Amino acid sequence: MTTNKHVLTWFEEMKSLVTPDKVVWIDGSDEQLMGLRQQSLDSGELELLNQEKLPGCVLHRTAVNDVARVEHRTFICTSKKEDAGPTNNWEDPQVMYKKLRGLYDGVMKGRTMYVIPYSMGPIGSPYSKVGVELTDSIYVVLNMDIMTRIGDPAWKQLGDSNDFVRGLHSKADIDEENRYICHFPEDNAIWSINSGYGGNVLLGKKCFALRIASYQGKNEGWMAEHMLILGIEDPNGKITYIAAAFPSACGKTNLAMLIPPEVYAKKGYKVWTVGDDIAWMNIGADGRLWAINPEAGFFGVAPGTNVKSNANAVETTRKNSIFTNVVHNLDDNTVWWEGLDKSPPENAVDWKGNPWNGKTSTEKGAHPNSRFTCPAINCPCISPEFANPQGVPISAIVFGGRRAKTAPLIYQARDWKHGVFVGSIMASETTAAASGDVGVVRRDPMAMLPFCGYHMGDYLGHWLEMGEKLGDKAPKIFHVNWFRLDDEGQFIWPGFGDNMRVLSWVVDRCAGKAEAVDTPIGYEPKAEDINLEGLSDVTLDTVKDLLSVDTALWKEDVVSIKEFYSKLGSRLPSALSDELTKLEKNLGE
Ligand code: GTP
Ligand code: SPV
Ligand code: MN
Repeated sequence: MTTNKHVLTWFEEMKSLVTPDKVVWIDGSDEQLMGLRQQSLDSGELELLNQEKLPGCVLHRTAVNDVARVEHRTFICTSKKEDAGPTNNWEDPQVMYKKLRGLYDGVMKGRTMYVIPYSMGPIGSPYSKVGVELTDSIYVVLNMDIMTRIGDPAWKQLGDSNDFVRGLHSKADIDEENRYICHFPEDNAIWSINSGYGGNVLLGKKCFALRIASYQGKNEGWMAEHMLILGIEDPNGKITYIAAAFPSACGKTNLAMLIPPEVYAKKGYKVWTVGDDIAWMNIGADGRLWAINPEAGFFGVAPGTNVKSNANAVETTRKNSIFTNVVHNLDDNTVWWEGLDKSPPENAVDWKGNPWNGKTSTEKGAHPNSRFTCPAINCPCISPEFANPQGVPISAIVFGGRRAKTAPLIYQARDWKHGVFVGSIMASETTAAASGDVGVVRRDPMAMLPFCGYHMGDYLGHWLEMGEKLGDKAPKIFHVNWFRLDDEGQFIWPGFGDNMRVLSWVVDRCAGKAEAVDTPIGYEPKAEDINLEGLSDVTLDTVKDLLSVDTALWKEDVVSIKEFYSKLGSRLPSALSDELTKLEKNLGE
């Protein structure tokens, strides 16, 4: 418990709104959490998996209408509409509070309310921030335990301060029609109702660590970004840290846990994971950009994860993890998902809870957005700096999306300003991580379209300002695309561990060791500089093709960039429209 009077006042107000039968203050002790887990096992909310093969692991299925983030029901409620900007849903805070109060009124009657204090970022870090989530879901408590630092240490971190994010969550009836994920940046508050799924309800994650934190970062001079953080150690022991922003389900977790191919491993290269989804970046005393991972666990996409594509991720999920919406293999009480291996279980239950035979069924057994929640410390390649309160110094920022065409395997921005432009024109095909269409290309600046808590034009302006402060200490900026398709619709680039071959050029560029060629869109490696040793299907010509810049396609892109930019209106920084003019000129008539 806490004696913080700001917390207690708010807690009383919320309690009288939702009127729970009982309140449990989460202290974070094993005893308390094990008790709650048992309660969930007893009620059927969770199922205990094979404790020999998967010690400490449980399975959960959400409602079938509640399997992903809901962007159309996510709101940024600022007193002025223009502060939320044209890329967010907006409602007047007073109007939204009133509407939501109606939905929350007495919603926890007959239920227990859990009070979860949590720290985003290592306890004791000057960059960490505290949140408190009130919820009626034990599933949320157990996930928050893995994803953040919960319990008494978080109260200690907060002290008497009023600087905490007030999170209110209720599953209510999981009613899609009344599902709301609402952010009140001016009040440091998040209200979420009628969902029990991931990013909608683990309020420390996208809601706080990105939407609210991006707003705070703008006001306080730091950055909250949708980025993985990894360190590449060279044979001399020198580690280069890279932060990379890809949209949801576009490869952050996989890149963060990359296993270098043999040719690099035998030379002594190693990859260290600092974070897989979110980076909070501050300018350090040395003037460089330092990043912490505000999270303590990974909430990763299950389908496609296997020993070949990412053995580190598989290993990370083998203990003390929560599996959501995957296949339950009844033969040995374990889990399965599409792409785990080539032998789907025959005696199984699918993500909807129906009997499922992986050999005969024509339907997917796991939901495409099924996930594992696992402690970061399980990860075989977790960085020794993972919980360093100062974070790690970032040398390169990499943007990337899922593009069948247009974007080359890699290119480098000419300078920070151009890099902000490159990030601002990111585009990617939509995935199952959010409800709605899949495979539609949309512009997604810095992979923050669904996560920016204020006006996107101001956000881009903030990036430019940060660059001015960083000066010549600013990280170098790159753009990658692992997802180019051939005429048969197959990925051309092998991806996963082989992405090391591309990151290696990034590291060398940061060290001033690699050459580049100028193209209309920026600098590119010479095809010969991408090491292909040990790859059988990829030739020098394949790389040349992957690096090719099709000016006709880029001109089409310019049309769509202009359309997007015009949406941002007068808040689009002029430096970026200048960059667009330059790009157009480079592409020629
Ligand atoms: P969120 O957790 O939603 O933010 O996703 P993420 O960005 O962490 O994506 P993740 O690494 O979980 O990968 C999502 C999907 O992309 C999985 O199905 C992966 O198998 C696939 N994927 C990841 N990296 C690559 C790659 O280099 N090449 C190809 N072809 N697919 C990849
Ligand atoms: C994402 O969609 O980017 C995720 C999953 O990481 S969720 O936490 O549901 O937002
Ligand atoms: Mn991820």
